[in-house]
Amino acid sequence: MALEERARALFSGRVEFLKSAPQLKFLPDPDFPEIAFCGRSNVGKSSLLNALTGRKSLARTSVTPGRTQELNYFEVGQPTLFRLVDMPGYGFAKAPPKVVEQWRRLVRDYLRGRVVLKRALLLIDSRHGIKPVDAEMMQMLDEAAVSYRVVLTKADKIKASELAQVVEETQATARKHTAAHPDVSVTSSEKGLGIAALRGAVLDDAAV
Ligand SMILES: Nc1nc2c(ncn2[C@@H]2O[C@H](COP(=O)(O)OP(=O)(O)OP(=O)(O)O)[C@@H](O)[C@H]2O)c(=O)[nH]1
Ligand SMILES: [Mg+2]
Repeated sequence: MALEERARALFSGRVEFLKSAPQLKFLPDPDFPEIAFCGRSNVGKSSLLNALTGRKSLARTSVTPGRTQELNYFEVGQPTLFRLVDMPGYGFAKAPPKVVEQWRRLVRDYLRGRVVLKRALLLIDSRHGIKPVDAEMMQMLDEAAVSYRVVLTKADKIKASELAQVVEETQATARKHTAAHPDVSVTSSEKGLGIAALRGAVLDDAAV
């Protein structure tokens, strides 16, 4: 079966919330490959998870930035083939320094120590492009030697000409980062743009 078709079948089958881990000691045993979704608060991580799996509310989407504060685990496949991890968002303005520090530690330790982590998806809002906080995250991923894909979100929110520009800029930046995949994915969870291709990429990354 073609990759995208297989991916679609898999993602429309069993996808189940497994657990939330507020600290590393609550992570599940590393029994399956993991794909992690990271990005600024409000960038659309939970929405992308919902779009990929064709569910409306598998992952909680929020109007309040910074809602997802734990690593949220979802299992895909019957029996389980791999896991998706919705990471807590960063960069929200009103976070107290203590919360930011906890976030940094949790994410850094997870990225460094998780052998089953096959790929991270770093989500970037198409309207904003790569901001300093995102550059910091890219550096963290580079340092942890976690290979990642840059995924532009909310592509439906800007004009085609602006989108082309941001894709080009983002691609150029990605290509300067050792751990980044050279090609940037363009998505809209709202309109379904780029979702089928990304499902295939995730399957490929999980090597299942
Ligand atoms: N127009 C449009 N809106 C989107 C898209 N993806 C997400 N949104 C909206 O953006 C807001 C934030 O989306 P979430 O998926 O909750 O973002 P998140 O990254 O999970 O946020 P945190 O969990 O707080 O870090 C919501 O109001 C979504 O409806 C998209 O592709 N297009
Ligand atoms: Mg979320």
